[in-house]
Amino acid sequence: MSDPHTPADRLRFKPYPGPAAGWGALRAVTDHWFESKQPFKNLFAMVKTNKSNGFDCPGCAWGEAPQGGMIKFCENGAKAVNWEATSRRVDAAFFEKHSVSDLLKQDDYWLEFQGRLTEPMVYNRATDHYEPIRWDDAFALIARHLNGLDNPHQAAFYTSGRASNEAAFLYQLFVRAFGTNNFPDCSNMCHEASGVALAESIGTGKGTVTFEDFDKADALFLFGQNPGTNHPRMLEPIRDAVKRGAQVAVFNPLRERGLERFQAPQDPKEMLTGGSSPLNTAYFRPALGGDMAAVRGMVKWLLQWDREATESSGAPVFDHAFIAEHTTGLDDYLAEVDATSWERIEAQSGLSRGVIEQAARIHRDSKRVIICWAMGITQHKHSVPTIQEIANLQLLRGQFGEGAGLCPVRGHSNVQGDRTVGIADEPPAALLDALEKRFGFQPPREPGYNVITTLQAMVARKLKVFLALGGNFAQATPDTPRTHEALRSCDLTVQISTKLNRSHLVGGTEALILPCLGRTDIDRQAGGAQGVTVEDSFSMVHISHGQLKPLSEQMRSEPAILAGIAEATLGKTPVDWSALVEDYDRIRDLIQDTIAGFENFNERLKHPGGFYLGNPARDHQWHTDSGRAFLAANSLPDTLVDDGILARGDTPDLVLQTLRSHDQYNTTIYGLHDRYRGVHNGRKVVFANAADIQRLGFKAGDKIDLVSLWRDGVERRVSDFTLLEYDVPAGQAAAYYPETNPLVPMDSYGDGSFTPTSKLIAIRLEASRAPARIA
Ligand SMILES: Nc1nc2c(c(=O)[nH]1)N[C@H]1C(S)=C(S)[C@@H](COP(=O)(O)OP(=O)(O)OC[C@H]3O[C@@H](n4cnc5c(=O)[nH]c(N)nc54)[C@H](O)[C@@H]3O)O[C@H]1N2
Ligand SMILES: Nc1nc2c(c(=O)[nH]1)N[C@H]1C(S)=C(S)[C@@H](COP(=O)(O)OP(=O)(O)OC[C@H]3O[C@@H](n4cnc5c(=O)[nH]c(N)nc54)[C@H](O)[C@@H]3O)O[C@H]1N2
Ligand SMILES: [Mo]
Repeated sequence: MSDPHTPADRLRFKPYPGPAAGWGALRAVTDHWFESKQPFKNLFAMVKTNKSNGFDCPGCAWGEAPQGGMIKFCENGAKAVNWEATSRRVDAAFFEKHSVSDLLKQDDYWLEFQGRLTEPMVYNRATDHYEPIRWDDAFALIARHLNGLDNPHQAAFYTSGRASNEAAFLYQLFVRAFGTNNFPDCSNMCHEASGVALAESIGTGKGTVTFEDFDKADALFLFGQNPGTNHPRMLEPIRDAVKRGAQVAVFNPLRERGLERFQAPQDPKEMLTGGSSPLNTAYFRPALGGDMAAVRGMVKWLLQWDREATESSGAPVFDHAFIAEHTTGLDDYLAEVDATSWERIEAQSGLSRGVIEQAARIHRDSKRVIICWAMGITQHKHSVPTIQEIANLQLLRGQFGEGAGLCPVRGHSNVQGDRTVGIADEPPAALLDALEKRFGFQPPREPGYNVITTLQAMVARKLKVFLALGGNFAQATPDTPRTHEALRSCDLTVQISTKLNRSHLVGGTEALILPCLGRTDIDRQAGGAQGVTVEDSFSMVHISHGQLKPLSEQMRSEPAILAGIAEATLGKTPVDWSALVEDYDRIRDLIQDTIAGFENFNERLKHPGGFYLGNPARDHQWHTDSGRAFLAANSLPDTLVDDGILARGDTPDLVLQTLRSHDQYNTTIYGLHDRYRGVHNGRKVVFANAADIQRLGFKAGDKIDLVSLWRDGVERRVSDFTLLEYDVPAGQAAAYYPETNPLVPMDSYGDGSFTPTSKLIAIRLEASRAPARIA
């Protein structure tokens, strides 16, 4: 990893010959260790990652093998830990040296690289510098703004998915006692569609499988995810599945190395002999947004075979007993399947009927099937119907229970837990009832703002205060220039953060930075060192204890900061906030009193590995209105490119997906390499295929601008990107997020999910207007 102070080397693009993980990963881990400037301290901490007496990895939300090996972290977990546990500091002296205007000229990589935020700061508009502020004065400033609003809905409260259950619970209690459900969160940009779709289809928004189920499945289907980079600990169960003869069918337009071959760093033989193991048995490459059509095609084949079996008295393909006992909507759904033509399916999925038949056979011939998915499925306009189609496939074949089910692979390490403990702009009535009963105040019942409606409210100048518990709202959200302008229009913005990022630089008239402890830091309160809890993708709740001494005494824990804000704003109602923070067991007692599944919370945490919250659908309990699972009969979308664009007469050159490189964690850029895709020393690149590049009159290596097409006719452009020839299906392109977020219009979002359509943006390519950069 290079120091961002030195001018970057020239962009290099060379295919990576190796398997995923292996020596490349070990080398990268070592680099990041030394980069942190405290390698030995962090090594000690790393050994404790994901152990029952250590801390939960702040990387992704993948779960733990209950038996577990000695080393329980991966390359990207190591990067996440070393990035947080650095000895570099962004303190008063740093802000005295750099004005906000100067900092705005730096890129996202440089900003976070500067180190940990170590003291509370307030923006001084007159000098354009952040200056130190006492904690109590910061809390008083926030309280003054909040209590001065015409109504509580003029404030919005963002959450990023690293916040612990304890912090998130206090936060939602405070915000609801204050009077609003304005809870935009990172989930709105991530797996929201999974929650919305599954709640209607199977009565729970969460995945139905456990870690152990992966060992029992006969087939895994992996849709729209890149585990080699984003969930590296998932590679082992995938490799093991292939090894024991299970089928692993991948749906991804790109040939991702982390879905092809794996060299296990924990396997000395593989490491020393240069061996590696395959990660799939079949690879399907659909059109962007074509998965719903592909799954519809699979169902069409299975339906045909099931009918043939009935006629010939052969073995049925569908689980008719399961369907009869547990589902509704069968006739309407099958009518919809029959009405969908193969021409339509082939055109939209980008896969031929014969290729889809192979995928359908894998499903048919496997007794137990798990289907996993991530952002390639959830960030489309029609993500909710796509996920319901996946659920339908599993319902028709009775795939709920041991070794079978649905697995939305979550992103942030506690994004699922945050929702469980109440971070929701449309909270369930049961939660509000429980809060009312336990705390004796009337929580607001009207839905609040999500990410998109927060942005729209800011643009309409209806929002005055914006507070963020973590994350980087300015860069993670779509339509960057408009979003920045919207944030600047607020009276007050508050960022509770570990690291400096652009959200601190595009603040409101008044702006605060409140530095907090991270997962790796020891959190000492009056009652001693505290642990916090998180929930993984498999609904396992466990405790996490920080291991490293915080860089500064001025940093506070997230619960302590939230308690300070709450007490300054509301006084000691409805709870004694500061008393709760003395001992987090007290916060967990309140979670136990109000959130289902947390009985004996503190007691059950003592069990190594934590406890399972359970999943009703796994047990064939359907918490839907009808009490049964629902086979939703959605039609395929008319067009994948928004018809408003086509109505304007615009025709796109390509459709673009925005994705993660290997060296980033969302808006946090760890380095300028995307090892498995062979890109080094740069991020402003676009992947497109040779025929498309030629058709559009360019050549590989050209400098280009990307312009997105949208019905409002506003120009959205990013400049000075390098065109790379890559194995991408025809008509598609891919480029990194967040650099391409200016291209995503804030009004382009998923139906029912409000998730920005980050995986399908209609674009045109233009020769770059930007002057060539002089090396
Ligand atoms: N190291 C690291 N780990 C992370 C993160 C990180 O940034 N870095 N982010 C975390 C978070 S918050 C999340 S949500 C997850 C994200 O994890 P992923 O969902 O794996 O992240 P993306 O990079 O967005 O990858 C999307 C994948 O879907 C494919 N894809 C895109 N469009 C389509 C489509 O229409 N159909 C199909 N079938 N495939 C498609 C892309 O080719 C790509 O392989 O990772 C989490 N873990
Ligand atoms: N175009 C496009 N846009 C996307 C996506 C995409 O695929 N394409 N993906 C979307 C997805 S899936 C997601 S989840 C969002 C991510 O959106 P966010 O969660 O808002 O963004 P992050 O980049 O994860 O936030 C990084 C910042 O979090 C702060 N931080 C880190 N750890 C902690 C902590 O322990 N506590 C606190 N308080 N702060 C901490 C640091 O200051 C750091 O700068 O982006 C979304 N945006
Ligand atoms: Mo995410």
